[in-house]
Amino acid sequence: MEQKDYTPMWESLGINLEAHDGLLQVLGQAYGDTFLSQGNRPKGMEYLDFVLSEIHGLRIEELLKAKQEGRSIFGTFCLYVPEELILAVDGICVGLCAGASVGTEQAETVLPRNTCALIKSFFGFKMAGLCPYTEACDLVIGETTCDGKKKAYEIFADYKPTFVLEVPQMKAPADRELWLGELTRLAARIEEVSGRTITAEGLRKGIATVNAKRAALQRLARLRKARPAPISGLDALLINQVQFYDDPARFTAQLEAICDELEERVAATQGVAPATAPRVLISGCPMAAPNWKVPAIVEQSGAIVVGEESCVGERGTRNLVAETGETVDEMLRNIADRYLQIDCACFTPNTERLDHIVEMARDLEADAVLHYSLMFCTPYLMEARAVRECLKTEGIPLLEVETDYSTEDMGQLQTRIQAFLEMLGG
Ligand code: BJ8
Repeated sequence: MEQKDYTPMWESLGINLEAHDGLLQVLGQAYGDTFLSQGNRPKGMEYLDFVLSEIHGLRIEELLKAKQEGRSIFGTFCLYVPEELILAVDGICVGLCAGASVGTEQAETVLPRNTCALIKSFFGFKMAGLCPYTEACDLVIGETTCDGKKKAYEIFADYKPTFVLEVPQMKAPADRELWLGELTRLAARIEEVSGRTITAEGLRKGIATVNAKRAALQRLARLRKARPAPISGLDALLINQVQFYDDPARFTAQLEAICDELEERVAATQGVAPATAPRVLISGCPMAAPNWKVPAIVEQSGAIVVGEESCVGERGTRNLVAETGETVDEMLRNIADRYLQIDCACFTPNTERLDHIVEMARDLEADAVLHYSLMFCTPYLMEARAVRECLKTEGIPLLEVETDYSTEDMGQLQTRIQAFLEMLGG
């Protein structure tokens, strides 16, 4: 299908057209090489192919149209920002571009060089004028998770209106109260920006919409337990990435259709890889689109990724908000409870994460865990020690990978991953 010319739209958003064209070309090529080259993909993935091909086009057009209709757009970089509150005012929540190394030079003019690739990326996208999502946003909602992000938002506020949500670092009763207070403060800001009030009815709907999306993602996760796996880890990751950009109700309907198809595959013992292929669970830092490097190497080496213990994966979808509240305050408390169950390495202690890794590895019959850390990510690199010790006790093989968004270490990663998979086979 001939793609529409979005140049006037990008121009109106102040996008750097020449650099953006280059980016789209590189992305298109990478997408073709990584995704379209896979065999036996579920038919329903055509929807995801379409979404990806239009990720800076049609979706941005939709956002701008929504803005004209009086809806507000909120950009986020973290799982702790509750989409439910945004939907309650009929707003739109989008994850902002943070998965490619673009604009690094510009980013390094304001950030230390030894900053993780994810943070450099979201600065790079903004400073190089390459993220139409950031430009379309009315407000960026940041959070005090790791120190890098926390301090980065202070600088980011010079470029874009930014609200910083304080996320506690422990889960004691006092932290819960602080967290509830912070969500109340965020709710007030969302109301102010949108010019709308969060009502019980609006919030109930927002909770139901996000729960339905997460329930569909849980269904996908369960289907990946099958042997042979009915979907590649790359395609499942892509679905988990797109959930941060797409319209939630539309995304949920499409994902349920994909799951129906996968159910048929499971019943017919059809898969995308031989039943004997080594099964790998990836655990660690989130992989924002288009960060596909490590799972692509794993799967191109003959293994299959069966799960992601990650924010772009099960850490973000494991829990639903209780649908019991009647008033806005009660629902807000339910939201606070749900979000404080997320086991990000920014928390201390964070032993739930260890339990979840083991639980997932057992449940998915993973042969090994690949621990994925971005370089300079103190929380996940430090927590790797506990993961290492825990998996050793459990007798689960582990490969630790520390990387960034560049392609420079591809050869080295390939060698290490292939050697590890061979060792598993042996
Ligand atoms: S809930 S993992 S999305 S904070 S990789 S920026 S931690 S130095 S992304 Fe995260 Fe929310 Fe936690 Fe999830 Fe810092 Fe590490 Fe960079 Fe990171």
